[in-house]
Amino acid sequence: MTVGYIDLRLIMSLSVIGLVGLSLTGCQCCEHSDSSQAVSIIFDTDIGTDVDDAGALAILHIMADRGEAKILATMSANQNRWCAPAIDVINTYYGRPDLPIGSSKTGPDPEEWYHDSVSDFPHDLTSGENAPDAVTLYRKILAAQPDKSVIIVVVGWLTNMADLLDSEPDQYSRFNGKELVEAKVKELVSMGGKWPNSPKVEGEYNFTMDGAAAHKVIRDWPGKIMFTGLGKDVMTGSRLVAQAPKENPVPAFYRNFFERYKVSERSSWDLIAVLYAVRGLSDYFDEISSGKCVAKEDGSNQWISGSPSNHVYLVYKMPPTELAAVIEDFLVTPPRR
Ligand SMILES: [Ca+2]
Repeated sequence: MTVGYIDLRLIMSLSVIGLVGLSLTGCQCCEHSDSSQAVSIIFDTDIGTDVDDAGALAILHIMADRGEAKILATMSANQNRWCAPAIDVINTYYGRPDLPIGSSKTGPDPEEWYHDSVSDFPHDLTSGENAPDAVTLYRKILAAQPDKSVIIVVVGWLTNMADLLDSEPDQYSRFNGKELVEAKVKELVSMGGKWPNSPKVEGEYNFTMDGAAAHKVIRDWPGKIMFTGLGKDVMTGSRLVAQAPKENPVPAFYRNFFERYKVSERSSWDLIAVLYAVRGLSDYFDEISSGKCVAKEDGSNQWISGSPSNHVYLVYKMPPTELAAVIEDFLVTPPRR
């Protein structure tokens, strides 16, 4: 992707006035897809204790239906036995029953309400214990992809990413994990952290659940990481629950959550991460690139301002209420099948 002369002049002007860390919204270099090519995505989730994971996977399928994304695999960082089946339920509803599903064999395992509804919907993966090891599946899939072509979007803790970095050469690749990531991954999108800083007393959930993994991945990842901590005030799910057909499992999961907490909508952290992973900054976001993230093993994170690094984090351009409408439109879109 090239940057035109006028763009370069504009970038130089912005740097003079000290705004170079804030990207030019809509500039082509920040877009992940164009009309001719789908973005290759691996979706990695801790689906189990929140419902925005289900919503995030749903809108990824809709963007795949539209030709904007190609889903290579769906991975659970959560090794609870109900999590991979919950992923399979959603993949099956959206017409992709045979999408590869991997599961962590080392990560945390909390689960609350997916098990209440998984058995009500078609699927054939009945336990996460029967899913292949996520790291082995990552290596198999990444090795077969063109160089620098894959975007991994992690909407849970970073366990699978840490285990992938630690992986050894195998039947799929002569590269170790770090080399394989460097060769094949275009960008890691991590829904995690509080930005710009997260005090220890209120570290963000996805980092604190596996603080050692967050610390390692943020320190050692050999490529770009986009951190997305946005979504708390992007409330979605109410239209989905009201309008979706009973065959759709995603509103069933949302309904379980809503009834438990006596609410009618939910924050959209994971859906924001997927929206960015597929569409890039688009008209929705800007990014802060002047600095670097450091995360401690307690799950706290700090942004050190300075020269641009391989770390960036996302900030709003579009108001949260408008983003919520964009996302809810995806959620109520029927599958193309
Ligand atoms: Ca999540």
